[in-house]
Amino acid sequence: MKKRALITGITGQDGSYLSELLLKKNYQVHGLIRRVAAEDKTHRLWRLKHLLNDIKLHPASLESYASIVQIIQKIKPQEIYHLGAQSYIDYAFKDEFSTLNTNINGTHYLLSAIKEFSPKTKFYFAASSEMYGKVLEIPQNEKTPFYPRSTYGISKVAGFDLTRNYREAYGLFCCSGILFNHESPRRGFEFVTRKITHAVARIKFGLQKDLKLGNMDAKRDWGHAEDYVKAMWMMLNKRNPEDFVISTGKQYSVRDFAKLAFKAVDLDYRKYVKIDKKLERPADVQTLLGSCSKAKKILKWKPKYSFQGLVDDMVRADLEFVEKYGY
Ligand code: NDP
Ligand code: GDR
Repeated sequence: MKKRALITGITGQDGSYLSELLLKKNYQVHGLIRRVAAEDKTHRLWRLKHLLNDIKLHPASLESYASIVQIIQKIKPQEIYHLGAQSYIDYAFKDEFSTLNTNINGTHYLLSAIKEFSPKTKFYFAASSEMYGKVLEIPQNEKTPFYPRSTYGISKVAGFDLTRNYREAYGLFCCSGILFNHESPRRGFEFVTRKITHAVARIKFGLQKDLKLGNMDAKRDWGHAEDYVKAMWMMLNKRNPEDFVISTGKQYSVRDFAKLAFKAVDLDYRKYVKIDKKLERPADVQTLLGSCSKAKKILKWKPKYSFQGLVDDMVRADLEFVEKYGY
């Protein structure tokens, strides 16, 4: 009998890589999607188009406890990976209410439904390095206190605390992966890495003249999504539930990323990048650097991609993308 996994946020970057991984491991993969996604497969399911015959998608709503209960009762999953969230931080400053509502309630509804109707289901929560915000320690590990700088970060702290509380209070197998930034050719176009590599390809093909960026001095610990989804599976397939930091332990600035991405096509970023103050956030996270020694030791997890390898993969994919689609 195949194991059943339910993924919320299956249409996103991580959802697509995790689906591929679980299918390879012979899981039956189910995904919770928004109803509108089922109606617009071309635009909303582009990351899953090669998998649509192998996975089962269920229209439901993270905003409705009843719809979550129904889906859990129907699928009876052994594992739930809760990746669905309003994940774009710029937008969190424009719409704090829906960011908090979706991210906090969605997580709470899932945990409560598991407790009431499926207490043997294992639960993974997609926590984030954004919880460290204005960092209180360098590098950040599982014991570093949180200082979130956006409603997104606040919602992830709440989700992390809820997950721990349901574990401690009700003995559920639920845990959080505190994942640092991870990118890939499937990253959304609004995030800075994809914005850069897509612009590099468009500039190379003569479709764009320059690239506007905000805070280029922000530093992140950037990994590849393909490496990071493996850690999610490892966390749910160990004996006891525990929280883990997942990171590379190396830090680069937005400027470093831009420099390498332009260099990959023999261009000098200084000729093309323009600073636009309007793209700066009211409160940005200036520096993030993770220590994942716990994951290395206990999960035996380690990333395969280097920073250069990540940049090259994204630039290569965007050159192919722009050549194929012309935009
Ligand atoms: P994406 O933005 O690519 O995907 C987000 C997913 O959440 C999409 O499937 C989206 O569906 C879904 N979603 C958003 N709002 C709702 C809603 N109201 N109801 C139902 N579904 C919704 O994110 P990633 O794949 O990059 O990240 C996965 C998770 O990991 C997120 O929770 C993110 O916050 C977290 N995370 C990500 C990190 C990263 O660097 N990528 C680092 C740390 C944590 P739709 O396609 O319909 O919009
Ligand atoms: P982040 O990713 O906020 O870290 O959240 P993002 O790529 O949006 O920003 C990274 C840094 O780059 C700076 N920046 C810009 N950002 C964007 N999007 N666009 C720009 O033009 C630009 N110019 C500079 C930002 O100010 C920021 O400092 C991501 C998301 O995936 C979250 O869901 C996840 O939890 C965290 O990573 C870890």
